[in-house]
This record gives sequence, structure tokens and C-alpha cells, in this order.
Amino acid sequence: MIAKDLSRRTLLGGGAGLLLAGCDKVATIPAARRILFAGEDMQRGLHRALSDRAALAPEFTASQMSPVFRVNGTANPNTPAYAAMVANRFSDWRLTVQGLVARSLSLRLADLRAMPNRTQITRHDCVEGWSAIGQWTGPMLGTVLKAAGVSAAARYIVFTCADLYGGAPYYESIDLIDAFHPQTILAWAMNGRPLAVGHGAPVRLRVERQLGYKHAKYVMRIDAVASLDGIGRGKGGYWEDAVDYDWYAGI
Ligand SMILES: Nc1nc2c(c(=O)[nH]1)N[C@H]1C(S)=C(S)[C@@H](COP(=O)(O)O)O[C@H]1N2
Ligand SMILES: [Mo]
Repeated sequence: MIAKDLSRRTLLGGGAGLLLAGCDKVATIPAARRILFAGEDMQRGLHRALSDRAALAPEFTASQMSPVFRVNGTANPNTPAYAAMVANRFSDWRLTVQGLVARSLSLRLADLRAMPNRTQITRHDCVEGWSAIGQWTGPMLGTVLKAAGVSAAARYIVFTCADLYGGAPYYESIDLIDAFHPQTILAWAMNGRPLAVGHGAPVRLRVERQLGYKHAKYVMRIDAVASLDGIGRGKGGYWEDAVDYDWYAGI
């Protein structure tokens, strides 16, 4: 970086001959092009930012799993509709995938289980300051989104949950980079067992590069949207709207 700045200064300040030769000529000298055209630096920065977003969250071994994994936020949606789903072991539960997609989907739990599944042992970090390592199994969200055919106009994926805060469902959203990240899964199992009610049964999002509140539990509906404007109060998630948490909660 320093070398580049120096050579840039040399070229601009000391390289009178070069500059006198005219801009057109300078631009044809490969080294000068590289240094003068700052856009290339920006592109490199952008590329770095994007490849950072693609990086994997650390994964752990079974022996590193936390003996106790806290339940946080809603521990049971406790609505009549949810209680009825628990009573029949989620056989009536359907996951709706809709919005800017070629085909809306209505998926049963069995459909998700039948897809290629991924198992990962990751660390959950809550913004409140606790962490826990657990094992999660489910299809990649990307697999489900590909089945629905997300349209080119979509920019965000929104999750609507079964639990209510002040009468309205908990909701969260992520961008397409996280939606298609290989560790972003719709988990139906935790630590080798079907997801417990406390942890978001029957299905919760795992979006491993972000903080806990992004990991929507009790997912009922997935919407592909072009903008977050019409979602809640527009910041893309329940806590983002309620107490101004960051929408991008990268860790
Ligand atoms: N639907 C829903 N999802 C939610 C929450 C919630 O209250 N409702 N709480 C969030 C927060 S703040 C955290 S830390 C995690 C907690 O997940 P856990 O109960 O499995 O530990 O779920 C997140 N997802
Ligand atoms: Mo959290």
C-alpha cells in the first residue's frame, strides 16, 4: 500500500515528463494505468469484501459442544395455532416460500428432511454476551431458494415466524450473499435430535456469520423481496425496528 502510494505520488508529482506527454499517452503505459485508475483499487476492495462475506464460520468437533445451550427470546410461541402444530408433531406445519420467485412452494417437514442436508457444529453468539456451541442439521437455504427460483429482482430474503411480539410475528431478513452461503441452513435438528420447541421447532434459520437475533426460530414463511421498505418499520428485523440493532450483524 505504501509502495503504491509512493509510486503514485512519484508519477503524479515528479513524473513531469510523463504528464507532459499527455493523459492519453500516460494511460497507455500499463504501470501508469494501474496506478492512476483508482477504480482498480476499489474493485480489489470490493472483491475482498465479497470474499470475506463468503468465508466460512469456524466449525467445531463434537467434544467441543456446549453441555448447556441456552434458550433465548421466545421459549414457546404459545399461540393456539402453534400449540395445535406441536400436538400433531408438526404434520400440519407448512413452510411457505413466496414473493419474487418463479414458483411458490409449500413444504412439509418431510420435504426438508428429504433434501440434501448439511450438519455443522458452530458457535452461536448472542448480542447479550453469551455463546454456545451446538450441532445443526438441515438443508441449505440456497437449495430451497433454488427450488423456488428466486427472481433477478430479489435482493433480500425475509423470514416470518410463529411467535408474536406485541401481537405481530417476529421477523428477520438477510441478503442474497448470506442466503446462498453454504452454512446458511434451515435447521430441523439440533445436537442430533429434532429441534426442541425452545430452540425454534420445527425449523429455525442458522446464518452462521451473524449474531443470534438473525437466526429466526419458528420459521413459517420465507419471502424473496426487492426492498425492506414494506417489512415492519423498514429496518429488516424485529430488533432492528424495535431497538435499532444493526441489520448486518456480522461476526
Ligand atoms: N422467532 C424468534 N426467533 C429468534 C428469537 C425470538 O425471540 N423469536 N430470538 C433470537 C435471539 S436474540 C437469539 S440469541 C436466538 C436464541 O436461540 P436459542 O433459543 O436457540 O438459543 O434466537 C433468535 N431468534
Ligand atoms: Mo440474542
